[in-house]
Amino acid sequence: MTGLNLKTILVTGGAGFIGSNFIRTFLDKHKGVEVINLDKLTYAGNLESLHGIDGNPSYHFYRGDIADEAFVRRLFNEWHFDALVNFAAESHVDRSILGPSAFIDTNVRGTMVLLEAAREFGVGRFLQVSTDEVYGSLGQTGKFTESTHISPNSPYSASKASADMLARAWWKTFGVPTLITRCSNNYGPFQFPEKFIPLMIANALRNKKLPIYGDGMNVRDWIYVEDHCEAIDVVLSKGKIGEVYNIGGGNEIANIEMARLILSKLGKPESLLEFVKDRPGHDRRYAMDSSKVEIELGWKPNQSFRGGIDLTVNWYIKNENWWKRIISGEYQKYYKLQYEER
Ligand code: NAD
Ligand code: TDX
Repeated sequence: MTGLNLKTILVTGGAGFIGSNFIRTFLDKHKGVEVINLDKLTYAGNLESLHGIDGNPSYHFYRGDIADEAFVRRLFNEWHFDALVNFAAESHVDRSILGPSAFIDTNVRGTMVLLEAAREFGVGRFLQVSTDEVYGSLGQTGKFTESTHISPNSPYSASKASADMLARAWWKTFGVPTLITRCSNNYGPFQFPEKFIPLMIANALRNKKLPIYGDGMNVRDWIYVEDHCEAIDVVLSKGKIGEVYNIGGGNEIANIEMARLILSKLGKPESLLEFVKDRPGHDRRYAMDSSKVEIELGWKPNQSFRGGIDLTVNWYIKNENWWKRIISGEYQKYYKLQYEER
């Protein structure tokens, strides 16, 4: 790491999809740095995703809520953090439509509590992990740049946009050294099977229908999770305080094409595809212009799209226990509810 004397890092939401991938690669790369993982272990948090690193003396887990002010203050009192990466969030758009309040509690209030703790106790750098969804929806052409207007369309993206505004304000007003990354859709190992790619794989493997919202022509820009984690590491060490960095995979594909690709990788028939009622407020297209982080900080994605999809499909085939345990539990109730509503 350059420009940052990093001995201790607080990672929030480290038991989730991206957070667990980040912690694993970070511990490998930055030997000796103490990694403190603060996670509430909601339905989406799973310590099994961190299996194998529990014995690492540099890794410390705390179960807690980022919106719990007393808890967060105690943690900041116990440790001095040179850096903080805030992954903790309610992250699923469909759930935000069914019940927005947890999104406001965690994504908005929780971020404010962390920013306030950073203001009171000090932190070397505070990186807010945000999303392309804050920019809203694109037409058939163009890409989101860092100066695109913020126009969130779902309760989820509105809560993430609010958190971005708080991070900006705490830098401008109080001097908390914040940075914001906005990334496109991630895929890879340990993604909760409510999200599109793991849901399509898990359903296809069980010969269940693959629910495609609307006409299936909504486009996402997919990035392999390890490339996102590397970008966060680069922005944390070399990014300019107060700045926003867009991160994208440069892989635009319509949902229906992605589902067909997964079916073909698994040797399953296209008769499993099922068009269902569209998501309300469904953003049509996302595409990221990542030239700022590429030119200024020297990051670029390493994983090819086809290679990343192969790795992901194979991981879900080999790790059925991981996702089947999830599907047989709380998630099944939610999925049933959502699906029956259509
Ligand atoms: P995830 O849902 O898999 O994980 C979220 C984690 O946060 C879970 O471990 C959960 O237990 C924890 N958490 C939730 N509420 C908490 C609280 N109040 N206090 C402490 N921990 C709490 O999400 P993910 O896909 O890994 O996303 C991580 C971050 O990256 C989020 O901020 C999300 O908005 C952002 N992001 C995700 C994507 C994507 O494609 N998945 C893309 C861009 C940005
Ligand atoms: O069953 C489905 N059928 C379907 O057609 C699901 C779950 C999704 N979809 C569509 C909706 C989207 O167009 O697939 C696309 C991807 O859906 P999600 O996996 O729910 O992702 P998205 O809504 O694009 O949001 C994701 O990317 C940005 C993450 O969940 C967010 O946390 C991140 O900020």
